[in-house]
Amino acid sequence: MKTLTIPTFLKGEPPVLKKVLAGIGAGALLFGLTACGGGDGEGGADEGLVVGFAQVGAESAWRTANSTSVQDAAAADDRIAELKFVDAQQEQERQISAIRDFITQQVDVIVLAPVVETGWTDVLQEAEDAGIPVILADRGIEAADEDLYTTRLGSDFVAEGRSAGEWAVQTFADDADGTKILELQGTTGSAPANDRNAGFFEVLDAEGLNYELVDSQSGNFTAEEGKAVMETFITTHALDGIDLLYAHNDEMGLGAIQAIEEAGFKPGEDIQIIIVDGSKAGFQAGVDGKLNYIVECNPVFGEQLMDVVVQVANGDDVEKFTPVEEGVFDATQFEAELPNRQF
Ligand code: GZL
Repeated sequence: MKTLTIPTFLKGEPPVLKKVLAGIGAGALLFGLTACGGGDGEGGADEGLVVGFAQVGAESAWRTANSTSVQDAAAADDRIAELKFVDAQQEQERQISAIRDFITQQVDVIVLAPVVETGWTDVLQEAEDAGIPVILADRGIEAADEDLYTTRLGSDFVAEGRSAGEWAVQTFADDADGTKILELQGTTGSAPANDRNAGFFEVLDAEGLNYELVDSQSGNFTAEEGKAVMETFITTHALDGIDLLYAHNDEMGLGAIQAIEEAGFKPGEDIQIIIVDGSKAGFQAGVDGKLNYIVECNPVFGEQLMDVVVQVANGDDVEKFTPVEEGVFDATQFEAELPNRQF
């Protein structure tokens, strides 16, 4: 896919328009030639769009499924000439460096799954100055920078937290001596960790549940760190007094289940467990009676993302946020749903 040198006076125009006009040359522009969209009219110049994708990492089944969904969708979409994929290993500096490389390579659209909410202002301003639109996939960034990206496609993490909270209120409403809760938070500073926490406790407080948050620490969305934090919880607190573990993703919940079993307790019985994502392994643990509620977080949105990429490249109006479809599942539903899980 050839990369055109874009005249500075075209900076900020939709990538497809920039390419066509740059290809025709400034002279044609002086004669008022209006060119709209690429050669195929399907949202890309004949050669298709070049997209740079700065992915968080490969920390969970959710993330791996999300990367596969996006890569497969790009490969199958003839409007996309190339997807430049970078796995940032959960490090923001690697994502920032990848974005700068994408700018140098003059990609048409940048897709970013921001590992944390803050620290993006400078590099997103550089993308804007280069006339390259940015789409957030999955996680969000702080509101102060919301003008530096075009749109976000992903989950409503606050809604996910509220769903978890509603089940907790229904389950423990009659717990006279109060519900003791442990929380395994996702990556510190990430939108899903911040918002799943906010939504959960917003509901518990609004519904007047009598609860105590005994401890809350980050397991960084990984099984290893989730297990290690749970082991610390177990040595620090009398686990037999704990009613509920709220884990912000499957991996941390499954790691915690291992630690709970190794300590001689029965996960799902001695301590009830909520997880968020809905992986095959998570549902299997539910079928095995080792956890009690699953809030789905859907990673399979690659095709939807490609449509958004083309719309943005064409300069079409798009909503600032497009939520992906997600559900919730209790113990009566785990067995029937397990065969449907895609990751
Ligand atoms: C949520 C996503 C989270 C998942 C985790 O959209 O960002 O990151 O819940 C993943 O499994 O690590």
